[in-house]
Amino acid sequence: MDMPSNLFKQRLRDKRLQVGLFVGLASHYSMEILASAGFDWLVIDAEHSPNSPASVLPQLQAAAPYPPQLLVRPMNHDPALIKQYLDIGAQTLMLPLVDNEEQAGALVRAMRYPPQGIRGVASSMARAACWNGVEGYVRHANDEVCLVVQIETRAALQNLDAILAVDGVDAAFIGPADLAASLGHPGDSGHPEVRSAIEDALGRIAASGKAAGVFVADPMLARRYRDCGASFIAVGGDTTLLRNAAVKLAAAFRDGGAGAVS
Ligand code: 3PY
Ligand code: MG
Repeated sequence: MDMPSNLFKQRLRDKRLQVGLFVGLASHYSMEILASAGFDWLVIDAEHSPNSPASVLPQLQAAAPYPPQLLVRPMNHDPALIKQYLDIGAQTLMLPLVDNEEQAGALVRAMRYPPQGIRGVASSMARAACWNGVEGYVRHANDEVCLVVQIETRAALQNLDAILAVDGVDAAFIGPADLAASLGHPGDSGHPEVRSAIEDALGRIAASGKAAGVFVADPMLARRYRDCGASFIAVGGDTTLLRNAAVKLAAAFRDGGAGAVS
């Protein structure tokens, strides 16, 4: 079996627009619905959502026959956790709260086999290696991993150029919710100071040659961020999609709603 190539990483290099979705429902069944919906990429959230390698694995398996590229967002920077997500088959990891170049460098090493890194080797145990069925997995895996660092604090903005200069950081993704809180505007990612910080950061990331990404659910703002240099955009999350649709449906059929039944 051939080494699976990382299409998401290739498309990041081309700066081709890729539209994605955050997936937090922690269900392999709803993952399959989302995987068939037409997104370019899906990120399985294990930072805030009740996910672990054991629940991420069936989601990767459910989405595997479908076109979207799969990313995983681990809960922290622990190299042991990173190793498990890589071994179960995630090639691209989005790491939250990367504040400086030391953290970025440590993540690059956590994702790579020696001598470039510290990832432990057990390809006979790894779904990523098809349990030793992928010819040369250990020699080629380092080329196919992709690291997306999240820029979402004031410190990260201050250290952005140094983070981007780290070899092995493929892309930087702005997290507006955390960034707004860090800049003193919790819950207000549309605040002018936050928006201008995001626009400035997207421009600096794109100018560095690395790929720039951001979460933005508003289509007008998405176009603006695209103009600033964003090439991969998360336009929503499954939990919000489900809740909004459920609230709307319930309201439509209750007292006074357009579809009220009495
Ligand atoms: C954030 O907004 O903080 C995120 O991590 C995702 O957009
Ligand atoms: Mg965040």
